[in-house]
Amino acid sequence: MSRPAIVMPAPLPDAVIAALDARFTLHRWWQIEDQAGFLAREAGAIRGLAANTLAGRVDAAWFDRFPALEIVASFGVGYDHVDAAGAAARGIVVTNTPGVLDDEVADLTVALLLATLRRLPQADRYVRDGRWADAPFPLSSTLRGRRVGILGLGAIGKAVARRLEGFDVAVSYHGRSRQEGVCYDYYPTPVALAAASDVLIVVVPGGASTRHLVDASVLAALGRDGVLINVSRGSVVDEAALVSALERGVIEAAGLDVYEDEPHVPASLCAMDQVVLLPHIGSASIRTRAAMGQLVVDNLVAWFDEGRALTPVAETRR
Ligand code: NAP
Ligand code: 8YV
Repeated sequence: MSRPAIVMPAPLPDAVIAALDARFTLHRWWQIEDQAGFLAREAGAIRGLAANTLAGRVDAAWFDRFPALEIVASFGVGYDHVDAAGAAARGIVVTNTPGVLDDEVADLTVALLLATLRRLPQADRYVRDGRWADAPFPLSSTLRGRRVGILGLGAIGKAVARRLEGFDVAVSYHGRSRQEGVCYDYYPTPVALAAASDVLIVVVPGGASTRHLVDASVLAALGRDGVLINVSRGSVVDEAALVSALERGVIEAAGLDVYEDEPHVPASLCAMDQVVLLPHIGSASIRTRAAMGQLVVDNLVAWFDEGRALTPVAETRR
């Protein structure tokens, strides 16, 4: 029996490539020199795409190239880079990698929160720069007594909230609707949540519906002692408004894992001492990236062996 043909638009981890090579005819798009010639020969045979969250949009341009496309298996839980509605309209199933990274990203979120409040990277630099002998490191801000608002109480947001219960801080949230069976206070708008919080943790999906959900008005409501933590997508926060708010002391500090134009981080943010900057590493442990990769492979195998995807996104569930 012939092996289904799959295209990988941009590199995924080596273990994913090896597993897909073993099971499918895998075409590495970025290594194909004559892409026009490849399309002329192979386009009609391509049945799957193995896509990466951070490697460009997967939309009509890809769907048009491969008229026999059945499945887009994406590496990552966020799929704002995939036109899922467009895929659904063509009968293409889209899968992501939910469940296997929630705890890892939640751990990182709490670490980023504490690093931002207690200024851990700054303190590390202080020791390395030999400044400790001159004077003690300046006293920091604290998590003690702070009210934490979670913007997006989904799988990761709930894992963050569970961890914060152990830190003995009040937690509240905003989403498009109040959730049944959730014990945290609900606020009907991002501004209302920010006004009731000293720390705002952003963990909604990216995409058009959440673009600049955190804008100047939300930052103003968070207030001068407020701290913003963003682990969702850069598009959710109006980065220019954030820079301005930090420069003018509208909020106290920020911890960021994601940016509007990754991997480019505005020089103005890099120059600020009250900001902790991470290079989009929420899920980036060896163990969790391996689990995400395995789920990409498992989705493709289940689709081609059994005609069912394991973790289809909502737009393409049948
Ligand atoms: P999820 O389970 O789908 O939860 C998303 C939450 O956001 C839901 O509670 C939803 O509540 C809320 N939400 C959705 N649209 C909203 C809107 N327009 N306004 C307000 N709230 C909205 O997703 P998840 O698995 O927790 O992941 C969340 C996101 O984290 C991903 O999509 C991805 O972008 C990001 N992420 C980042 C990293 C990283 O490395 N930094 C790693 C993994 C994920 P309602 O439906 O009630 O509105
Ligand atoms: C990864 C992510 O950085 O799952 C997501 O939505 O943003 C992260 O887990 C990404 O998938 C790696 O490409």
